[in-house]
Amino acid sequence: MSSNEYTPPTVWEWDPENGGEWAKTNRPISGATHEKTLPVGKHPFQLYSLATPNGQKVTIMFEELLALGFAEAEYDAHLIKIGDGDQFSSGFVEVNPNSKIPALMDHNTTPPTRLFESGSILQYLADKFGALVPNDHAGKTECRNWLFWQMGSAPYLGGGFGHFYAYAPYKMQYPIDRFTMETKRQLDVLDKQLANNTYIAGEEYSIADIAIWPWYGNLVLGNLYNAAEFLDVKSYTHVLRWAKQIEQRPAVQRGRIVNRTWGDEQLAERHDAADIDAVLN
Ligand SMILES: N[C@@H](CCC(=O)N[C@@H](CS)C(=O)NCC(=O)O)C(=O)O
Repeated sequence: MSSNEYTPPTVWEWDPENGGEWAKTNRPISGATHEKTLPVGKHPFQLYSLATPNGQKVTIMFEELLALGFAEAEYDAHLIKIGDGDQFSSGFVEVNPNSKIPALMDHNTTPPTRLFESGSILQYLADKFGALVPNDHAGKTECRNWLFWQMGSAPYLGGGFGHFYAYAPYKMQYPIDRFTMETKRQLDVLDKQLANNTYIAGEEYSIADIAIWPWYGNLVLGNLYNAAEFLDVKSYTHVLRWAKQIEQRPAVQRGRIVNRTWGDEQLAERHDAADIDAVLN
């Protein structure tokens, strides 16, 4: 089976009309498209995000820290509508030159510290509060292995499988086969790891779980791309066990709805714990 409908030209040229539903966000150039400053709320941590899996990692992390009793982890979560191009404002680009959520400012430091890349944000917060990473050398290293595994692997799931299975303007078997294969291989990697470990990096819940659950946990629970049946997720019994276990955590229930503007439980912005309580209770 082959299709040769498209022959690449000698030099590729941008056709802004050819980005389908995502024409506004898929661009071959970086940088700001418009001047706009970001809002700043009352807490030292200012998060600019959306409740996609990459966004959920950070809001779950903040809620876990608050649940552990770190009152200094209070944060304002501002909504960045990536479908509308908010990530290309001059203010956002100053925090993240890569124009992707999540982006965070820590105003506890002088000057304030900018943070982008969800893995970097999780590591920074874990270091700052001395929490959610094992203390011993072996545990810490294994946790970091899986954190980096997630950062390298999830683009194949999101940008690869999710894009071609759920979002591309028409279905193409070649990329769907290619990225389904990779996604199932990754699920198998996780399944084998979780067969002998309660959590991803061992017996301790850590930022490795917080990074991986929003992608692979949501996927097997049927919350992502509506692809649970297609991927036969019920065969990954250990991943399912872990995903359900993590889903029960109060901080996960709270963090996953922050900056969410779709589905049952929506919370566009979070400025206080009470904002979440009002939606969940
Ligand atoms: N590696 C980045 C990926 C972030 C990312 O891809 N964010 C997406 C939403 S999940 C985004 O902001 N997309 C907007 C765009 O590409 O313009 C991270 O982990 O923080």
